[in-house]
Amino acid sequence: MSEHHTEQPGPAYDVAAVQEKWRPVWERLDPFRAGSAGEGAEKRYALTMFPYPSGDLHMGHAEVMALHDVVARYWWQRGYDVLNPIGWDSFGLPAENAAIRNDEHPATYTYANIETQAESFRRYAVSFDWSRRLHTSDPEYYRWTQWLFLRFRERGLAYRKNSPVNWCPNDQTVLANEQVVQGTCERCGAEVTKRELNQWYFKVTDYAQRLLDDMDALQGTWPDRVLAMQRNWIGRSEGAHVDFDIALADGGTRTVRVFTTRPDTLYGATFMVIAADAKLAAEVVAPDRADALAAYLEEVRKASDIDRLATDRPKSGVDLGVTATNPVTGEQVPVWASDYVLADYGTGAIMAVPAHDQRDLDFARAFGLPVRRVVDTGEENPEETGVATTGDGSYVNSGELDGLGDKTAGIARIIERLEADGRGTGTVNFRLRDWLLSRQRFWGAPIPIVHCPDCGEVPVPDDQLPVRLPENLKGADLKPKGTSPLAAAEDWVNVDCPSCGGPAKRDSDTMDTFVDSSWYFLRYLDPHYEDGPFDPAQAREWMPVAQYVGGVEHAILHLLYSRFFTKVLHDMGMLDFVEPFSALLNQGQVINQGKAMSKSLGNGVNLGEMIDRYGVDAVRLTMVFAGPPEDDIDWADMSPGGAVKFLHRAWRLAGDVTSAAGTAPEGGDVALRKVVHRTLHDAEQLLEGHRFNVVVARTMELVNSTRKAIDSGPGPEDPAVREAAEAVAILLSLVAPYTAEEMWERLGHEPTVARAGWPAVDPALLVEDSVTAVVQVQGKVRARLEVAPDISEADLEQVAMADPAVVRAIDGKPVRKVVVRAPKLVNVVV
Ligand code: ANZ
Ligand code: ZN
Repeated sequence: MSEHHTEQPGPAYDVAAVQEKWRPVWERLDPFRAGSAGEGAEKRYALTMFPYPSGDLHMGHAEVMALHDVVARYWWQRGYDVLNPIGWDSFGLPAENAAIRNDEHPATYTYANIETQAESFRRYAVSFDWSRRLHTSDPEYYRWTQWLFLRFRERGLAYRKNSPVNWCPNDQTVLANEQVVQGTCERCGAEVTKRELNQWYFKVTDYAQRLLDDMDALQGTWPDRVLAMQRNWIGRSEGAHVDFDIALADGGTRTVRVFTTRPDTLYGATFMVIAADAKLAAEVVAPDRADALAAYLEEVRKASDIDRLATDRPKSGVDLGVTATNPVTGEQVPVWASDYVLADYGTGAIMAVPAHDQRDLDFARAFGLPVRRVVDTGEENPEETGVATTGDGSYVNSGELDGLGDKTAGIARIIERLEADGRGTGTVNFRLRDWLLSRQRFWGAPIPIVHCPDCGEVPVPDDQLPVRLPENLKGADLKPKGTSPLAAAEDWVNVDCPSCGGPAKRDSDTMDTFVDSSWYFLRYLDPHYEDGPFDPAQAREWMPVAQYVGGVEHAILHLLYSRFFTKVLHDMGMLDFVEPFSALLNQGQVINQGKAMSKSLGNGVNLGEMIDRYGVDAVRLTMVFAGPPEDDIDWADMSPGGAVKFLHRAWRLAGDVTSAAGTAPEGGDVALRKVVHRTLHDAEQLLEGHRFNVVVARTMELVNSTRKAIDSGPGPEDPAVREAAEAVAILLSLVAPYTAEEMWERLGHEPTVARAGWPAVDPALLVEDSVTAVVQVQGKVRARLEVAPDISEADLEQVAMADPAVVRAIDGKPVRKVVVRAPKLVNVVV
């Protein structure tokens, strides 16, 4: 038998029974309905990134929900009116694939999974307001996604243009980027090619500068890393457009504009490079080089942009057989085509300055092109070293720039000259592209446009929205057959033109699911609102979101698109703010044995099994206690069994309290009361700072102090013991709702502890006052003790006589007299 039997066995805490017991009670009480905090309560919107219904919940969901719920439940306890909604991002490819596999409609798979997940969320006891539930694949929802598309189009923010898509020649289908695996089709392995299609875009680029500027207000409340990723994605570059004249083989001249961030290096531009896949390359190529260009292009089409921009990749290219005039030196410089220049960035053409740009230098060395240094940085000449110098220095070989010593002055001077000559201008370039929103897929919101041979693009009138997806297609109907499934659905695609009534066709593309998720937080405000996508009055009350919690995998696109939508809605006069999410928290990942969980590694952890074994509370507690929310959790290092034990200890406290419910804590044991109030006070600050794991640790300490007070202190009837046990229940209500509720009941209260309210902290009990007591033995100071100012004479004597230095000084001699003057002095005579 084990020797440490400090705890009595006591009655068992039946986790499963407790879970069964409280669910129906909470469902009846509905404690988390937004708007139920009473008149005048401040409103706070707590949002968690809504799930995709891919199957049942997994460990990742369990983590984010546990963390998010601490915030929401804390706000309720503090008296805020909280909106904490849940819904599903329920369009998307997996449902379509499942439908083809199982010969069913994608809705079957989608809504079955939603029900499974909803049941799990309820069991997991997340404090959602279920009355706000929405699914983006409901016609009631996508009606408004379509409505928004039409409003964006009216503002010139949704438009069509030709652009290349991934095409599998074997499956005869367009592929999403994520279906292309190393240049091949995910389904059949065939080499993916590009195909031109007319596609829909949102004009996010119109908002590039605002998307950048408005981030200033998010500094400090969004993770720095996310802000940096957004900035990088927007990619603002200041520089210049410079015009070069190309002498064409047929004797004509073609002016080609380049974008450069270093116009000050123009004197060192010794050749020009055009993106091999830009139309321009084919337009300027000399006839005798056209075949070489065509052959090269075949190769280029297989490489991804990431490959193309890699600096360590061997350079390849084709001499186009023409020259361009450097506008400041008047020199004729060769014009090449290469894949390291991207067709859709800047102007798709560059001036190459090999001395000061590494990729240009690699290219020059590969093809024997001239290198001329124009900035002397004090480093060795790049011509000899093969290392481009990119820093500041003094200009050389640079005409009017020679003698200038810094980049800013050089850039200003050259732009002045270019503008005077009419050969260029200062400009700002963004990396951000317009958002390609159309998908040649079935399971998405149909684009509400009709194409009429006579009227062209005709928007579907608002009163005919939603354009519903056909419900009679399933399985094989959804297989790609050279065109999208909707285009092949004759009954659906053929309609009368809303404008002239003649025969016309519906647009058969559907929208990217990122469109659905760019405004769902507004629909939550009233998911059944009929007069618009959202209720503007509700938006004034609740928005912006006070705390958004979700994965860092959405650090770029989802957040950027939601920010874009919000700004457009602001400009439409529908919102009076410009940023949707005031604060953002990214949780870490749940991993196992140092690695992300995956089927192939076989290291997946099944959430359902964990819950069956340890209970919901222990799983939630483990997630929250694991560490700071931003850190990854390695499940292999966790101890849900330890969490079970702790919860049992906490629960036992409630059963041991013998004072009646409502007993005033005043007059209770002061030492314990101080621990309680200190813990609550610190918890407030820790919760605001998202240090949830520390709050759990402090709750554990409080449980220990309370246990001690019951067993070997003032005893179970002391009012401070009740106060402490109640504080434990309230702290646990943020993390372990079932245990907390059970404790609350055992303490003689009505449910629900979740709305019991945060106890007021008594500042008088926070005073960390202690005084120094001096202990003398035979008139000599032997010890100084830090004690409470109100320590009793008996306690002070006990502490003093137990002090090792005092024991040594007494040295076993009989004690004649002890004089105690609490709290300052103890005098021992031997
Ligand atoms: C001449 C030069 C000299 C450049 C020099 C750089 C250093 P960011 O900052 O990313 O905007 N560039 C322009 N368009 C390009 C394209 N379509 N594909 C690939 N590269 C392109 O980069 C701008 C710089 O990247 C431009 O400035 C240009 O090279 C190159 F010492 O022009 B630079
Ligand atoms: Zn028409």
